[in-house]
Amino acid sequence: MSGRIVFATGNKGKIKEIQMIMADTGLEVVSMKDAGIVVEPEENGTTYEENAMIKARAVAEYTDDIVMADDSGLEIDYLNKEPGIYSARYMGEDTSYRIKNANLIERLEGVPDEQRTARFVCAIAAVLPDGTELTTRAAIEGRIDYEEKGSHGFGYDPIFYVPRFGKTTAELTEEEKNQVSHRGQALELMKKELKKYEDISR
Ligand code: ITT
Repeated sequence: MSGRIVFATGNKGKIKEIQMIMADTGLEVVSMKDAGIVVEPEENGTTYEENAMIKARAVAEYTDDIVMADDSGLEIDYLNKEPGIYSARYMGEDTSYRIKNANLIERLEGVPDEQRTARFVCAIAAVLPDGTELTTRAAIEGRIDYEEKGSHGFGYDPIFYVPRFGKTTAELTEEEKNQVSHRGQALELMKKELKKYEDISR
């Protein structure tokens, strides 16, 4: 594959991971800001896929490159899958993750391990230069830890404990996280979709 992907995200943590995950495709990944595109579409969808597609379509208006977008979130079973698609907006978009993470731990006070189950979910949407639209989705299962641990990653990573590693995703290296994460898996599925599409359209 050649060419570039404009990624419709303003989240620096996401773009760093995405560039690493996509490095083996031969496609350069640039953020919409680096492509000189400024849009802030209202994420008023009801699913991760809808919100990802809203972002991808908004940026696709301004470029002939491949456009992709990520919509993701943390679902905590004990809190009826909150904050879910509202993960970025939980307690206010500008509230620090120190405060958001501390609040979630507090809401789970006294809740035992087996009821602390949670997952990170990620949908990736793509709009190809010919208008073709694709979406993929993946998740990683874990549980909410009792305190914040680790300094890698971003957002809710310090409280998302993955039993098979015995660590939070903020304690994993970038490579380790990308190999197993919701975003890593959803982007691997998108790479396959793109490959199929390339084979068909050749
Ligand atoms: P863009 O819409 O510009 O991409 P955003 O941060 O607003 O950026 P979302 O609406 O998709 O993105 O919200 C996703 C939120 O879910 C994100 O801000 C984090 O709080 C959380 N999240 C998603 N993936 C995560 C990860 O890998 N590690 C930690 N938190 C994550």
